Amino acid sequence: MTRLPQTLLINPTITSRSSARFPLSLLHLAAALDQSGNSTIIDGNVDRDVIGATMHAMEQNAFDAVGISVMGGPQIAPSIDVSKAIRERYPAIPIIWGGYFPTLYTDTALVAPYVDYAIRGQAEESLPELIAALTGPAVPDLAKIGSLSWKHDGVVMHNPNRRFTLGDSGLVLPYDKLGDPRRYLARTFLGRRTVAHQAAIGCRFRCTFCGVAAMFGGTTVLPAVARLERDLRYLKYELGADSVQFFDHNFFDREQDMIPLLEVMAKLEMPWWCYARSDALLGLSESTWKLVRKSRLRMAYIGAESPSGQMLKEIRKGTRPDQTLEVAELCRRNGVIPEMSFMVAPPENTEEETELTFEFIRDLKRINPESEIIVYIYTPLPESSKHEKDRNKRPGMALLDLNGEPVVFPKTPEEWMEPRWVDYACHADAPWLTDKLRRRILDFVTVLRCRFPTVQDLRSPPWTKRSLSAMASWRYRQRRYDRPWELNLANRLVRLRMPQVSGL
Ligand code: B12
Repeated sequence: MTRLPQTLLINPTITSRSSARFPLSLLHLAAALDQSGNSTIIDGNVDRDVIGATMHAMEQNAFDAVGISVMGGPQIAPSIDVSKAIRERYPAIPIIWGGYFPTLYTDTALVAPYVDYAIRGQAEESLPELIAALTGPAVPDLAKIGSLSWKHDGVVMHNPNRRFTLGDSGLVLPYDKLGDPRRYLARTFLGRRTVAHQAAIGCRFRCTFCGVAAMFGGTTVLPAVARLERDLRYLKYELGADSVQFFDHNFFDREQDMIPLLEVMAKLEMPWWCYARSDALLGLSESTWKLVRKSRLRMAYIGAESPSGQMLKEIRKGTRPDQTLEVAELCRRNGVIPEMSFMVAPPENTEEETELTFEFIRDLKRINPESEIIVYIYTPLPESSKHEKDRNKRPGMALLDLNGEPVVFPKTPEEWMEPRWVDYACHADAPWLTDKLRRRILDFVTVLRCRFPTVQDLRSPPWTKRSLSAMASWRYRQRRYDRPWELNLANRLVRLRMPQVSGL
């Protein structure tokens, strides 16, 4: 009997155990691999000793390859650690990196001696093909595998991108591979047992700052209605989920295509959260909004980005600031909380743009006080990390640090581990930020989040939120954001949740 290929898939730790959600990337890959082999998943968000768990799994099983999911930011260090540990103990086992980091920084990932292959973008087809090639009897013909990057005599080869698909095996994802999948259901503001799910993939927009555009190059594929219904029914009736957080890159697509999907969700009535765009929501007809209300959409994460129409044009956002304000009002009328994210401190007009954004946020809060606000630092992607269709088409201005020197992006995974680059990847800091502006942004965010505590915080009792809000109100009213020492002190005791860190 021929032996089926065995693959070990690892999601290195990126978040706390209580914030762990289904590692969807690995579940999708496991479903694809299991059609012609076997796979095992280690989820570092639940199994905190990833290296120990990996070594244990490798002692028990003769794996043919290990696949590691790597996102830029805090997941880089544990990805390096586990890759090095595997290389040291099992030097012959191929190590494959996939996910956002190797897709955006392919050459950087492959510089590492502990990364043999990188698969760019979606890998449901490429990964099983690679595993088959590595375990087959013939000398592997790697050049044929779409979206694969590999090393040939020390030179990095990039095979052409493959098209995106949303195949349907007719089965739900192999959740049982995670042990008891119910431990991934979490209490959130949406419900007592919120589940993470991805229905569609990709995004048809090509915003220059967004990792999703770099990954999908402006393509989107919606799920078949039957598939969505089958998946949600399983999650609701088999696993007991009562609410859903959609990890779709952008949930609302063309209205006529969304109606049948919304009808399924209206039938299942599970409160939900998703990514959306202001233009798409503003374009929905009244009858579709009725369906949206029936389906119990609770919150929509909308990239507002900037109050400047000019900047929105430059980053190819495709929406306008007036639409941001309008959608805040529309959401209010429909009982949906808009979660608006902004990018402050851009490399040009850094201070001016930041102050304008603060004022714009105040306008938004006036229109819809329930709007949740997330403030990120604008950290553009390096040109080389953009999708090949967009590279060098609209090169942004040269990025300069505080000394006027060009910003040089890391060339190795180890450099991306440095705290300043982890902050860059997390949109938390940039080389052109002065201490004064960094402080000012932090102070503004402190006053804002105390004045309007997030509904996503279930930890702090309502009275503490009310007290914080009362304490912060004079500062907010009078725009006295600077050095809010009393709020910082109170916050240390209350520890309000910060969606920009613990959210998505
Ligand atoms: C869930 C999620 C998280 C989870 C972690 C998930 C995990 N690994 O356990 C949490 C909440 C912790 C998280 C954190 C962060 N995230 Co996040 N996250 C997401 C989200 C919403 C969904 C990812 C997902 O599950 N997708 C579904 C699966 C099926 O798709 P996938 O992951 O892309 O996997 C496919 C391919 O990538 C590939 N693949 C993936 N892994 C592997 C492994 C192998 C071996 C292979 C071959 C292929 C492969 O194949 C998969 C199947 O096709 C995405 C946005 C989105 N909608 O995708 C952002 C996203 C990935 N996050 C992003 C970022 C930047 C972050 C942060 C680092 C920063 C931030 N401020 O948001 C933070 C860290 C915060 C902090 N301070 O600690 C960016 C990445 C962009 C970039 N420039 O790198 C995204 C795209 C959001 C965005 N639009 O900016 N995130």
